[in-house]
Amino acid sequence: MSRLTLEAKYLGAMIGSAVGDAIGELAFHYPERNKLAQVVEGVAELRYTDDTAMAIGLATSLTNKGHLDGQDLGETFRRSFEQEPWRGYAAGPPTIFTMVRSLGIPYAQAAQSLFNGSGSFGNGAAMRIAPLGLFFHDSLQIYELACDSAEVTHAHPVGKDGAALQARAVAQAVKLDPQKEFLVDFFVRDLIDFCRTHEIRGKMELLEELLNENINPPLAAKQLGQSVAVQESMPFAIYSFVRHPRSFEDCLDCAIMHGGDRDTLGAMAGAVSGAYLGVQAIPSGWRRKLENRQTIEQLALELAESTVSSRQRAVGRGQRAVDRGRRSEVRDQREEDH
Ligand code: F2R
Ligand code: MG
Repeated sequence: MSRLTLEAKYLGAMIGSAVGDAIGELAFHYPERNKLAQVVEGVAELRYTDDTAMAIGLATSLTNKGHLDGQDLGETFRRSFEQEPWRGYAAGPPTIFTMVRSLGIPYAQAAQSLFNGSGSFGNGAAMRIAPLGLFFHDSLQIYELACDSAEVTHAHPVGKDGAALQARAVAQAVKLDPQKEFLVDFFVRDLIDFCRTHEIRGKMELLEELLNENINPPLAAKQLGQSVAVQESMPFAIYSFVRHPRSFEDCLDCAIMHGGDRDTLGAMAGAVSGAYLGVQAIPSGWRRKLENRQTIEQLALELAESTVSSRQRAVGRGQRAVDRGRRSEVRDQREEDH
């Protein structure tokens, strides 16, 4: 994949997620399609919610550290929340931030204590995961890394599994070429094989059935669910993407116009669609009006840059290993000759 394409795809995922979040949030107030389009056209700024605030936090921590550091991630999330508590957070993350501050315990421990010790299966870990899906798109450890990023706030296995699956969807979308045919069956099957809880797998298998039977979006939304529970919204976001892989706008329309957790459905579907199609597929008027666009773009470019340099380091390490191997072969040969 060319460098330019990687950047366009990273920008697509980060901007696509933020735009999806912002327009999805407006759809709560303007649930009628024509009215929503008028409002989106008329507003001066597309304002995002906690989904994007946390995605920015994850991207910031990854680019600052160069790897995933759970404690740094938690601190980055906490600082961002304390600066902008009005972004529309559900109760879980702020409760964790307060516990960490007052009790001095690690984030993962505080997160585990929620919901009587079962941890959260809200969609909060999945809604923010696009930067990790990008940064680790060719890592074999993407499942574990996604879980490590989730457990800062979402300790429930379903909350982690949902986040890992969304990361995988973004990662696979980055690797696919939108100029080629989109193989929906392969994309969905890969995700089914990737997930590890029966709650998420059950929903993804249902998604596959709904696609095979060509079930329409309103019915699919009803059957898959669209709530704040990750197993009830992430699969419908994926459904929206695979129903409309060629159009960012149609994908977003599908994700946010059927009720439920609209901003987060928009953020998750927008991330995958943007990662697949690249940033040019997002209407320029939406991009221009996105709140804090320059920061989000900068982070996307830094993530792309770090990915490229870590790849180069890996290639360098591989080359050095090959060179070492060659040197020792030469040594062995010399010893045999003497
Ligand atoms: N839902 C909102 N915002 C509404 C908050 C309004 C706010 N007061 C305001 O207007 O300012 N949006 C955001 O919440 C979703 C992500 O939520 P997250 O981060 O996963 O939160 P939480 O609290 O961990 O879980 C959300 C709900 O899921 C249910 N739940 C989770 N785990 C559960 C468990 N183990 N057992 C039972 N229920 C569980 C609960 O109902 C939680 O409240 C996104 O939409 C984001 O934009
Ligand atoms: Mg939100």
